[in-house]
Amino acid sequence: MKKTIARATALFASGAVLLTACGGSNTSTNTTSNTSTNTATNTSATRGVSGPIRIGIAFAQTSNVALLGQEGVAGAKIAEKYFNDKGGINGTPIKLVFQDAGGDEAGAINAFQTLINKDKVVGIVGPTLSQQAFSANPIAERAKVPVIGASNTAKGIPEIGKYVARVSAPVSIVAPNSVKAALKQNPKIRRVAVFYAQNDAFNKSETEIFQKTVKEQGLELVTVQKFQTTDTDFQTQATNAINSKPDLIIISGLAADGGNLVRQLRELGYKGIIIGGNGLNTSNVFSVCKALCDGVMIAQAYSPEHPGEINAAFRKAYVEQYKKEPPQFSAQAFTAVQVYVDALKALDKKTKISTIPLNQLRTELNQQVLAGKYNTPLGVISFTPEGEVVQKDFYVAQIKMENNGSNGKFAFLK
Ligand code: 1QQ
Repeated sequence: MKKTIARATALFASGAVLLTACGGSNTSTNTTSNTSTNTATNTSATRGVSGPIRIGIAFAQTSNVALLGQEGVAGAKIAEKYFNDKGGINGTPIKLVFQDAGGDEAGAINAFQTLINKDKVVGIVGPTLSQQAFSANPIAERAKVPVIGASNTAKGIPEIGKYVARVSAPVSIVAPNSVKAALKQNPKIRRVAVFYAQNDAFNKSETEIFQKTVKEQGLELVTVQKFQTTDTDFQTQATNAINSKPDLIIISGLAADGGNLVRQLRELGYKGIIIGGNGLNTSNVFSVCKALCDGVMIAQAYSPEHPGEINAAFRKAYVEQYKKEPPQFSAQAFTAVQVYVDALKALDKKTKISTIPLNQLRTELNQQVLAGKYNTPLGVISFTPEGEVVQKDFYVAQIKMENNGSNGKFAFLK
């Protein structure tokens, strides 16, 4: 047994030398990387990080969750260009390494393992879903690699470990805003129906907050309907809900299922306000519920109109490329990359990071991330010692669809 490990170490060590010599490309060492987590980091650890500073991005680029994950990818890419154009880490560029985390736990675990052991990133941004984070983040925690969640909003994410932080404000802070906005728009609301996807950690967490808010606002919770994020047919639950005569419906689901549910509620004749949770917070729902998306209210942890130079630059870059306003998930992904960049710059000023062995750099970067204050497109943010984001401004937007049913936008409410 011992011998095998020793051989794997030697093999990997030569691989690492080769990698360093080639400027650390993303090729090779597949065979040993999965079996030698510790060796991998130890060997490269002795020589410091050479070449561009690699930051791992583990969002969903495939599966139904890609509707959400691709907005994260877009924001991260804008950040990479923006910060490299500004000189990277005091002259050294960053390089984002993208690994598709897919839509489930296995995909996220795979992406994390590859980023940690093969790509040798200094830190990770991701995964897309809280459901995935609860499985994948413990792997980074054990390997002592920092993780910044950019779209994980369920209760309990920062508590996963010392190396886990997030820039995505929790449902407890974001979700209640939409209920208050709905009441402002229609003070006569009394009866509320709530829907949630019961196979997803974030949706379970979000619905708890929605249900608590409904009660706190003195409203009556007339029914709670459950579904799965994989469902496409909501006739039974939608009919049940409509029969209980709600004047507000609140949905915690993901983009595809949530969009379908909105469409079917409208087709069955529901006319009251619909609130969507964070899983519907993407213009990718427009193609699902089309003109029937109109009016859906969604709380936001980002506004394209947030004042300040960095948001103006981010917004301009996004609008130029995508011809629409930047969505929250892109702004949060940009922010997560920025946190690493700012923290690395601060570290580098104290000790040249090219001289710090990778293991040590990951640990020091984690401490620096938590210690810093960042002026980002989300506003000025910082972290609690547990890694929870401290953020000031939140918003609510309402979907406005054009009559053709294919184009729409998120209109921010005053
Ligand atoms: C979570 C979420 C999702 C809606 C992110 C896409 O907030 O899983 O926590």
